[in-house]
Amino acid sequence: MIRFMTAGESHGKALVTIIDNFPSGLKIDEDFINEKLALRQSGYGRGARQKIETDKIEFISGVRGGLTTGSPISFFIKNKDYENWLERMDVYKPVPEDSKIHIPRPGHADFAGSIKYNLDDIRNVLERSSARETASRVAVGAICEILLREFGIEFSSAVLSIGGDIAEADFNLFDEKILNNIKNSDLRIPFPVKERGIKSLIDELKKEGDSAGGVIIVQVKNAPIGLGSFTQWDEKLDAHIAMSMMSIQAIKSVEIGAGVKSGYMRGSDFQDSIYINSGKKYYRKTDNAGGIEGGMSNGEIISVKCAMKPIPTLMKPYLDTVDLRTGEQEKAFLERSDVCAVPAASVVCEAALAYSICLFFLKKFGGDSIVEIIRNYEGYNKQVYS
Ligand code: EPS
Repeated sequence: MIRFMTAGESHGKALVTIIDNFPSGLKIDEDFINEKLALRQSGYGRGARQKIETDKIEFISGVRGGLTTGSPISFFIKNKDYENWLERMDVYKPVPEDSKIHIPRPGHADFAGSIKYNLDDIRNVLERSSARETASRVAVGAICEILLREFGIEFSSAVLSIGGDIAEADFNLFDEKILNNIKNSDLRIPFPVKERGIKSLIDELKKEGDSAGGVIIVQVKNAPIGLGSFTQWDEKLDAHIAMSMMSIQAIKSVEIGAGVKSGYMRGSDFQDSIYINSGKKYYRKTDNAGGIEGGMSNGEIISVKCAMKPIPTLMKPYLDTVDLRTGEQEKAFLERSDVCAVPAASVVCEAALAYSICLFFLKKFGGDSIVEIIRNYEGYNKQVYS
């Protein structure tokens, strides 16, 4: 079954990724992958780092003549900033004592990570736990999207809210007007009227050395009926989606469909009644289940919402913490960071959803080549719709 692993430090040489068991015969659209990487780097509220990097995928293996070969796909994405970190990030040179960090920033992996791995320099934790790693995941998601596009499966993502304002979420992200609004917004929000207010909030937080989180929505349409299974806990599609999303840095909650709101609804209001049209296509008039029932896709739009907490690196010493070396009470140290990375995280969430859907798509229709997958997919559709 398809799987992937990533490696690399934020200010190390590069991010490295391996995707295993990916089928052969898929035409790789490198421009599409690089566009997604650029989109992840964009967004109002990002820090100085994104001016240094221009993320581009460089394949090492598993792609030949523009097509996947079935062998492990590996690629790297360079960290241009490495040049500025040679002293501190060299593989062999001893780390200068005065550059070592002993004060964990609350909210980061710093505290538990350095205690768990017995490290005398928190940088060993923060370099790897950095959200820089999400560039790898966006590339993996883009490769999955390229495969799923062959079957008419499409993804869309947007930012619903930044810094606390509550937005309604019951809409179709594939609506042309909404898609256009998202594309034209450097916050990736579907409601242009909110743009100015959110930007001033980000500017204000920047001045105050503070940060903001937000809420993201991701949807996928045309996923066939029956991805995932009710038969075993770890075969459930929604369970896997939740894992994919929660594994993204700073994501604190995942909701499918009506999510938390479903707990406040009556059964007669929540359930999505089933209809059929003349072409034997099933449809629903509501999508409170978010396209997943019993751990399986039901053919409707799969809709996922995620909350991202505010970035925990703050530019003013607001947060109390402890120096792990001396045991003295301290203020959290200041390190270059973003004020808000919610627009970027929406691109990452889309990629994470693409990976989950691709994994379950290949479990259902899997084969070693695209040709074999198309055969299986068409056979299933014939069984369902004729
Ligand atoms: C990050 C801190 C910032 C972000 C980084 C994540 O990097 P730096 O410490 O170099 O200023 O820009 O994200 C990325 C580099 C990226 O490509 O998304 C952190 O501490 O997690």
